[in-house]
Amino acid sequence: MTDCLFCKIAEGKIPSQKVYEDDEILAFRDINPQAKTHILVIPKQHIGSCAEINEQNSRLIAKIFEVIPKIAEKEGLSNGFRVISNAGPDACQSVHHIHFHVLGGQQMAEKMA
Ligand code: DGP
Repeated sequence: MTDCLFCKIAEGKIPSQKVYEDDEILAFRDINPQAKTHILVIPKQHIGSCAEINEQNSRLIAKIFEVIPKIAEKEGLSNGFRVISNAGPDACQSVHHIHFHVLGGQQMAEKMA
């Protein structure tokens, strides 16, 4: 997608603090961290949000969930972490390229909404 911020980050056109990368997945630090550790995990392929997961692209989402525990271990999140993906206006999604927030490194609030 030409005008997608996270596509540009995935292509290296916009710099990011990478914590994991392979040919299909990128993880990088959130520019506006909401926890001591706040990482975004994205597929390099453009998918708008969780609302666009389908039979053609779900393998990438499964792969993201295989990568997340590796990132959590590398980041020392042995006491737990939270994974969130905002989809659409009610969830306040601001970047329309699917991403999974991995938050940890501290005790988090019980409430999620
Ligand atoms: P969401 O509200 O779920 O769409 O989250 C988007 C996140 O993306 C938000 O936590 C801030 C982060 N973000 C926005 N622009 C940039 C950027 O240019 N670089 C990085 N690293 N993170 C960004």
